Amino acid sequence: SSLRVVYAFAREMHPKTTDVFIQYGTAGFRTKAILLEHVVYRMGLLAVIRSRVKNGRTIGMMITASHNLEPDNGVKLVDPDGEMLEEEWEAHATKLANVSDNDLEATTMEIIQEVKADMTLKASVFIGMDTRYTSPRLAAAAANGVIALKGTPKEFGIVTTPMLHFFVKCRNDNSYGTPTEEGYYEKIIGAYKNMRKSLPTKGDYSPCLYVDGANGVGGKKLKNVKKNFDEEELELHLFNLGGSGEKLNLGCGADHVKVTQTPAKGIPSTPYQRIASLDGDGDRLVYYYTDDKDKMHLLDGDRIATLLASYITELLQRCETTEVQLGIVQTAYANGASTKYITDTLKIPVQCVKTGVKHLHSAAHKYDIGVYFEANGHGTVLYSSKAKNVISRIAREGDPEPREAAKLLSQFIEMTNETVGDAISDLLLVETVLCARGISALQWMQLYTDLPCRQLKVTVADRNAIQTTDAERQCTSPEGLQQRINELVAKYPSGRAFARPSGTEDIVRVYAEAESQLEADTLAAEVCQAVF
Ligand code: NG1
Ligand code: ZN
Repeated sequence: SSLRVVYAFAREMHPKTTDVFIQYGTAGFRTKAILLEHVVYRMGLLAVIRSRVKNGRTIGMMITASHNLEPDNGVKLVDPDGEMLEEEWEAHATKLANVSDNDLEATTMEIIQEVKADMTLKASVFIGMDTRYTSPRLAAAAANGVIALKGTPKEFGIVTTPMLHFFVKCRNDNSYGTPTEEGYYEKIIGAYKNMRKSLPTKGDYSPCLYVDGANGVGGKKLKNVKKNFDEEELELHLFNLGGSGEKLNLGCGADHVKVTQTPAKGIPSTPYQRIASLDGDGDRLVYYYTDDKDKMHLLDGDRIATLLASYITELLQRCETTEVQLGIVQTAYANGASTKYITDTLKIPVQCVKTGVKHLHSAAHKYDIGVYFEANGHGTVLYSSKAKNVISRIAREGDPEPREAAKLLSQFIEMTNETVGDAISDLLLVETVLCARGISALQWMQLYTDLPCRQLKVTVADRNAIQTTDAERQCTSPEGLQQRINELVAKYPSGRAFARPSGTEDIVRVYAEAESQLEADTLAAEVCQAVF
């Protein structure tokens, strides 16, 4: 059969050269790029099967290892609504990635039968990649996989992860936008420019923003964004754009800034200047500034979530509607001070879920408007169709005051990439709110005070020996570990700590917060000892 030819081709072109087991985790497959070619080819096969199960709707494939260093790469699949691959299919992906070349044919057939794919249907797969030098080769393997099962690949070249999610969503639902890079800019930048017409620069807000592009795709794309603005609208100064000798994510980028709590290299030091730091594939965003003593102050994902949620709440109040309820979703890594601020000051419902965007995304869907962010800066806002309908009705028919607020909110929705966290979209949302409030980075920081915190990694023999419950905040195994952590935490006022196995690396992550940095550092180190 023609399929037989396909598998012979696979063996020759994209052979499996390693026996190391690989798992589809929170961020898809992610490992050393040299171990990935057969995996990506096989994901091309799976994407075609997935597209057929979804009646020929388009599926996405993104080649990236996000904030990891240059030698790594990865692949993840995007579902038709622009969301992460359905959890049940992760097992199919893992199975297909690990079978021998000899068993590839039989396993593919098994999966086709199990998911009841009609292989006579058309299939469409959108492929994007980040700036890694190993990405073009992997993107080609992906396309070969798609073609092998007679699907139609469309390659977008170098794009941010959230752009690819956006293209997939638009291709399957043209009311969302146009599935091209131009269509993406038009929607998001258009909304920003429109909003700024009714929100002139005021107070202590300055439209001057420094950006750390992590030497990746996000910064490069911001060059295109920048062209659309005059300096009154947004004055972008772009750094770490991946010029020669500048290494992806090395000493810069959102993950570096968040985890090491130190500034990105390559950026002029200007006290109190707002700096936005993106990650390597443009789906995470954190802000920071350094003060006149060169001390860094981080404005992380929790900070962004609270800023956006409080502004949306204000606009809803001005819309004079009680029909639309807003909620915030966080993970265990959210700073305790942010959760307290949300509950006590903003008085917004807040929920804690397991680490991993898919968990936050689905929890956020349960609110009329759901704001979700991981502390590391990955997040977005989801608006239900009910919320959109109510808001557009008020924008059309409301009294003058509510109508104005509803129009602003409609633009805010338009500016949001609802498919997944998007550094470019989030950056424009944050700038809009800072401008609307007339506040500087310092004033934004003064809204609440973070508890000092520390995040560490421990390497152990078997990270899955640690099992957790309560959104990963409590360990259920090994026996005695949670009790030990409780004893350690009890020594520190406002102390909190937890340990959980990483979903993306072969390590255990430990997090601790306390009243002083020294205490947070000590508690984190003590919990590491307990885990080890
Ligand atoms: P793991 O390795 O499971 O902690 C990390 C991030 C997640 C998420 C995924 C996917 C932290 C503590 N963890 O997961 O939030 O972003 O990577 O990229 O930041
Ligand atoms: Zn990323």
